[in-house]
Amino acid sequence: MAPQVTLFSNAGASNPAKIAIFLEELNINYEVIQRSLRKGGPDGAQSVQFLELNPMGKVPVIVDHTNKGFSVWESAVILIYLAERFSPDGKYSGKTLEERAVVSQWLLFDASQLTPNFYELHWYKRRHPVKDLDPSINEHYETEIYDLWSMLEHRLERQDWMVLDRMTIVG
Ligand SMILES: N[C@@H](CCC(=O)N[C@@H](CS)C(=O)NCC(=O)O)C(=O)O
Repeated sequence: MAPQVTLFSNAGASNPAKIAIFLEELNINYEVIQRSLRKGGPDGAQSVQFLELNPMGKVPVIVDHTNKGFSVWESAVILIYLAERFSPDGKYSGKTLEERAVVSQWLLFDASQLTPNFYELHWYKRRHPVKDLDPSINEHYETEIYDLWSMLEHRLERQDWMVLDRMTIVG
């Protein structure tokens, strides 16, 4: 059976994993195509062909073969698109205006606060350690992440899911 969706990914990258988990939850028939990050050439995320799909040259990107090959990038937006396209009852993205608002709230919280702070710490501590870096830089990100995780921990002590009474695109 031909795949309904193509997911452009990279093994070990976190953002495409979010999409694969949700495709599994939706029980969609999908294929995964790996792209080498920051590289040109036929398999690279910086190839001319891939930049046509995502001018940022990043993964994830999906192509929806059930919708004239429509493609979209940015993991939060991909999650919204997949939820609305393949589960239009709003189970995962919110059934009412209020549910949709709180789902979007936590999705944007992740995209604008949680992931960027993690990324900066990961960058300075693991990917690109700077000799004699002012320790206050890593301390700043560690404190931010500690506060964010504490808030999430406290929240998930009191409820099963991040938002609503069921799994959503936020978790
Ligand atoms: N905000 C984007 C971030 C995408 C992103 O940074 N993807 C990483 C892999 S997790 C990537 O492709 N990095 C390659 C690069 O920065 O050139 C999203 O959520 O989809």
